[in-house]
Amino acid sequence: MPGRFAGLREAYRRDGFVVVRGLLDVEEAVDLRRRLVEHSGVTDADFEDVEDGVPRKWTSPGGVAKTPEFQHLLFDERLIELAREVLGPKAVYLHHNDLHAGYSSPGWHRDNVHRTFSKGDDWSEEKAPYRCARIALYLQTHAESGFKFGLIPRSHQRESRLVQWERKAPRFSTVRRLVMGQGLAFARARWIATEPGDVVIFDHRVLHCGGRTRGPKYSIYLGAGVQNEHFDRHWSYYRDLRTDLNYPEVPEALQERLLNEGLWPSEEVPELDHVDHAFLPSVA
Ligand SMILES: O=C(O)CCC(=O)C(=O)O
Ligand SMILES: [Fe+2]
Repeated sequence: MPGRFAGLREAYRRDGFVVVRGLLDVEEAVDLRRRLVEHSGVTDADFEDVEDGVPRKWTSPGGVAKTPEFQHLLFDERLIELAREVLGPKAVYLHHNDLHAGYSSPGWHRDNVHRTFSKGDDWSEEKAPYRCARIALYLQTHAESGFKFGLIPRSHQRESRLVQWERKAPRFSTVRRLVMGQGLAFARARWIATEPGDVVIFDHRVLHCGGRTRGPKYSIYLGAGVQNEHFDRHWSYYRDLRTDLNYPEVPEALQERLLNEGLWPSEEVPELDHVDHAFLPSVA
């Protein structure tokens, strides 16, 4: 019997992402938002002073794993079913998750290890397919925030020379910003006006961008993947190389529960102290 997500795999593999409207109930999203407010100390009033559409308030790397109020999401059958539909039935927990209260990432970027198109092992799928994704839950309405999440379909597989040039050319970018807002001149973005309960699952290599906001913005990002060389590289990148983010260890009790539920990777993820061409912020 086809499941509720049947058919999404094809779109995910083609575009690098899919959007599932109303996967969570609005009441659940409201409850998650309440927990996020409580946990972060950021409230709706803090968004009154948003300047230039870019709030940069609070983020907690690894926050879903380390905060008991959010751990249940890692066992949510709907999210697991979605991840397994698009990534494959062996998808498990990937230790890359965040809580965001007002945090935004407004420039076009990727979240994988090798962020320059086609440079580095993330872009080589001859030995193993890239089957790792982020699962984004946005918890505010479009009406109150003005927020849209932008993604460039197929940018996990291709990037034209014009886009490569556009993303590197700062002078051109200033002109472009005035003329086109946040869009790219040489690639057509999809802008998703997210509503509470909507879920976006995307390949880490897809170019994406947080739209400008003028109100409250709260989100939760989870990670999932099929264990292979890309999965291991991604996991150890956040754990071992992104010291700027200070990733927590997965709490032992959570690890145990993930293991019992078939959601823990079957092989230990090897430690890495260097990855050629890996993106590292200069402050790291
Ligand atoms: O909500 C946003 O601004 C996008 C967040 C994002 O892309 C990230 O955290 O990597
Ligand atoms: Fe991102």
